[in-house]
This record gives sequence, C-alpha cells and structure tokens, in this order.
Amino acid sequence: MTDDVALSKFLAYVLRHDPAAAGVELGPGGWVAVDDLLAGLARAGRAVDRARLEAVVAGSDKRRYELDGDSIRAAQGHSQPVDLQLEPATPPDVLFHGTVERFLESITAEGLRPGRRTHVHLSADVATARVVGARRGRPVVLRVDAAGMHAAGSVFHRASNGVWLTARVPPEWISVD
Ligand code: HQG
Repeated sequence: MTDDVALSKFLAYVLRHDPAAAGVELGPGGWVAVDDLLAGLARAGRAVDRARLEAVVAGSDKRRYELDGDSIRAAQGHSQPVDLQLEPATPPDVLFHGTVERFLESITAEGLRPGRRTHVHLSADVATARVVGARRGRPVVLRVDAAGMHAAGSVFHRASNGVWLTARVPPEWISVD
C-alpha cells in the first residue's frame, strides 16, 4: 500500500508523462477511463479502489487532476503531446514565473521555453510563482507582460487549476520582479 503522496506522484507521472507505465493511453483531451486506470494501477502493483483515487484527487493541493464522470486527466503539466481542448483565454495583464538564478542568463537570452513539457507554466500571483521556483533553490520571480504578449498574438490557456499555459515567452516580455 503506497501512501497518498506516492500515489499522487505516480498518477502525475502516468497522466502527464508516461501512461504506458500503467498500461494505459491518453485519449482525446488527455482523458483516461477511470476503470482502465484502476486496472493499470493494479497491474503496476499499486492496486487502489475508486474511493482512494477520489480521495487523492480531492486532496491534491494544486488540484492536479480532473475527475469527470468515468474519466480522469491531469489538469496540466504534460510532456506527452496532448490537446487539452481548452479555449484560448485572455490572461491577466501580468503573469509570473518562478525560477532560480542559475537559469536567468539563458532565460534572458532566449526567453522562457517549455523544456520537456508542452507549455511554459505561469502563475497569476507572485506567491504561487515563488513556491514553483523554490522547488529548485532560492526562488526568483519573473514578471511576464501577458497583456502585451496577448495583444501581439500569443495564445494563452488557463488550466482548470488556475495555471496559465503558453507555448513560449520571448525575452522582450520578461522582467525580474
Ligand atoms: C526553466 C509543478 C533555462 C524554468 C510546479 C523552470 C508548476 C529555462 C524549468 C509546474 C528556460 C522547467 C511546472 C530557458 C525555462 N533556459 N531554463 N530558456 N526557460 N526554464 O518543471 O514552471 O507539483 O518544466 O524556469 O508547481 O518549474 O508538478 O516547469 O525552472 O506548476 O504539479 O526550466 O510543475 O507542479 O521546469 O513547473 P518545469 P516549472 P507539480
């Protein structure tokens, strides 16, 4: 029996990065049938029942998962190519990105890149960005002129958990907060 944190991490891994690890495939929108996921988890030696899965989904501090009827998906954070089928959205004038000092030279030169994920992740508030940056060391918060980018044609999406997604952020829209 894995604890809820370990189960949540495995779920994020499966639903964002490596569905084959639980013997499932991401369907349109990144959705997976809950029954298929539960069967796959059991095959992967992590048998849980639906109630436990629902508890982990409900307990996720960042609301990482969406459970809709008999389907589940990660709200964002994918490296698997997936169309989340979100409508383009008008972002707040300013969005924030938490990172660390050692990435700044590269970010200043080439902007924010999605790396292995499908999108750059941006936060609507400084506090959230600081927490994201702090995963890697002393956080540095970057300010993104989202209104300017949007007016210039960049597309933004807002995931169900409030994370803002865009393909990349060219350096001219970034300043250190
Ligand atoms: C950096 C977590 C050098 C970028 C968090 C970041 C978030 C560059 C790292 C979510 C760069 C990518 C996503 C460039 C970007 N040169 N470094 N040009 N452009 N970077 O993990 O935003 O707990 O893919 O600053 O809370 O850190 O998993 O993205 O440090 O919401 O649900 O490259 O993951 O959520 O790292 O984090 P990531 P992120 P979960």
